[in-house]
Amino acid sequence: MKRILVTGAAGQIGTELSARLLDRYGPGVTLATDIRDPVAWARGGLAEQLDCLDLDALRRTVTRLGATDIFHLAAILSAAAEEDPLRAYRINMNGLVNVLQVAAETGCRVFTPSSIAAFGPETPRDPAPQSTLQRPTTMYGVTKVAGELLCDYYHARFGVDARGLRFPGLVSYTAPPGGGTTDYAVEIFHAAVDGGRYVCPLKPDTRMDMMYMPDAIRAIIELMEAPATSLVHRNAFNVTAVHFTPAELARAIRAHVPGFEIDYAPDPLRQAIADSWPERLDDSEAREQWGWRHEYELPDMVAGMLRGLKTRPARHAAGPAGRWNDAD
Ligand code: VAH
Repeated sequence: MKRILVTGAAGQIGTELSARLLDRYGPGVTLATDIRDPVAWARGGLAEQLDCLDLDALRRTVTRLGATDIFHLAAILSAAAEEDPLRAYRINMNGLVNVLQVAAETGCRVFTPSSIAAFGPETPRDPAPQSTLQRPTTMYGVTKVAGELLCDYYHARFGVDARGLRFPGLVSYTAPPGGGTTDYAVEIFHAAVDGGRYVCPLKPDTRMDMMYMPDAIRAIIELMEAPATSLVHRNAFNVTAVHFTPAELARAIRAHVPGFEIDYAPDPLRQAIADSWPERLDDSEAREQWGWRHEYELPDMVAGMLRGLKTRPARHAAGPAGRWNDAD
């Protein structure tokens, strides 16, 4: 019987993935965890506080749950990582190695996201191939490349079925942005709905790959449900959907919010990070090896984001955060 542990469940991916896993596999299968108290973030389903840097606590939770799969999302994103590189290294690397070590001991499969940030200025920019030079110039990017190599090691040395995706910027409305360079593509929608004016921290022509969160959640689930035998790259598939600049995004929003205004005040840190990343990913290997196809184009994403922000449901049904216990 499938038993899923999610770490980082209060984050941008974690909130939507936990809800989707609950819908797809039913109650009692997924335990959502985060360093923060679930009172602050849980929206139905089983939820607990867990610090994935605590190897013994992680081991106890995986054993108590009888976990078969660990979706490890706890991480510090690119811009926040540059504010405190040592903390980002410790969380991103020690958290992942703990998850992989427990997976090696228990036979769990592992999903953990990599990122376009795993590439650097020397990587071919348009498109970045699946297999290419990876010399990122950010601490976040260093931890993403090292994370890919750790997953390779635990697969080769201990047989851990570790899988992952190199995501572009992810756009969603259910959780606040998490300190990433691509946060502008989320913040701009809040500004459009709240007041109709946004000051963008990136230059108007900064072109980046992006993906609407429903595509990203489906990609994670489809990858984890794909037969292992079909996966060559397994834990670092390039996946992408759309790519645009802030100016193009503002224009698409203005089609729904007439008079929406955008100014540009480039933040040197975020601009330097964005400029170090490829403009576009080649995701043909994901399309061939496990049938990846994106579904949301820019107009669909813009309409979905504006609709979602305007009609955001109150927090999910009262469903108090349940704890996993031996009775389950
Ligand atoms: C970040 N949203 O901006 C993340 C992502 C490709 C960017 O990894 O750090």
